[in-house]
Amino acid sequence: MKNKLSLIFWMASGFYGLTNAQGAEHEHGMTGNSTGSAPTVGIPSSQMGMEVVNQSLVQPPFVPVHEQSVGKQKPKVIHVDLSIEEKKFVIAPAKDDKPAVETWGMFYRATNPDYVSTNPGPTIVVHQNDVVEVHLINPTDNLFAHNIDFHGATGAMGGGSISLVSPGEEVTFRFLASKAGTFIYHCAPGGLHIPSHVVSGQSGVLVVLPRDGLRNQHGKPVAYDRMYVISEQDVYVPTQVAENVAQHEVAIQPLMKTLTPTYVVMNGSVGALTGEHALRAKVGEKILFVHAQANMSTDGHLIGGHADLFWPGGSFGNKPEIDFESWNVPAGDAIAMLYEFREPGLYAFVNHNLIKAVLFGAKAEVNVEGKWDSKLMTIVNPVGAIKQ
Ligand SMILES: [Cu+2]
Repeated sequence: MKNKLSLIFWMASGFYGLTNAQGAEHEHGMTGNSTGSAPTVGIPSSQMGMEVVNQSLVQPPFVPVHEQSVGKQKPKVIHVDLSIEEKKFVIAPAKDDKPAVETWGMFYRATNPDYVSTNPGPTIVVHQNDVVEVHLINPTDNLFAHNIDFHGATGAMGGGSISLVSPGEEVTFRFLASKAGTFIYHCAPGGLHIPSHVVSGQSGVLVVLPRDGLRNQHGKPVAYDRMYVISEQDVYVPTQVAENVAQHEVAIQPLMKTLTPTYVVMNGSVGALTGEHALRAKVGEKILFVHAQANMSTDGHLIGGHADLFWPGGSFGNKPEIDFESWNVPAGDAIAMLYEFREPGLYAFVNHNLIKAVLFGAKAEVNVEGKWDSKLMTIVNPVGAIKQ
């Protein structure tokens, strides 16, 4: 049954599989001269004369250890190992008298066994002109074929047309990170599987930093103390939990057609970044927030704060805008904004469609430690009964 399903989904993906087969016939690398019209099979990265680094991937909102500026260092090959997990998960935990809500998801995950997969997949951080090398594994016990389309890559459907892997297959490909910025990656296996895999969890973020680091509105270097990746996702949940991920995909088709999500969540589930899971910062720290949405546009807002610097589209090659109160994230995009916290307390990072924030779950929190600055805000008369 499983093999049959895989075959059906492979065939439904049509030309992706065909392009893959054509590419394997060629014998050129990205460092060589390509004469054909399709992606080619290149030399191993160890023979490219570049340093190859295995990036140790971590659970979002956190990002891999990295340098912000690499100055005149030579570009490297940054290798990442990704696997795909199809699993049941809790989209909304039990609350008051309501039981937890379970559904099926499809996720990119780091290959270390203790990594807990969720949406988004692990963030990859490189510098402009580095080469990103992706090893993608589709474990044998999965039901679907999957691939990966990097918005930071050029050509071949962002890598989607050369990376389609059925259960039991793996692929390695690499691309030049030619543009600086914050970019989505997501699954796009063909046809109706494209939206259903994305809204079921298969997206993540690639951060391509300028080689000499970020610059402010005056062109001066600006460093951040922490980077957090907040990925918002519209999620469609059938009233009955499906028996397997394939039945889940069928069940969500009519729900997706309403364009009305059951949940809109930040980092995979309701409450994933609130309460005890709130992000942390200190007064005086500059935080680089990356706000992503793979499938639906959104409007972000940090309640009680601002975007001191805002890079629309996450395009670090542009001068940042300053002092934004809210920012748009187009569908299939990730923006970057930097804020220096000036007051302690709890901040809400929300979709400022407040219906989505409060009723659908699109809310994160930042818990900021430090000393209150009365110059910025003070109480004149505390709350009390109206005096006659
Ligand atoms: Cu997929």
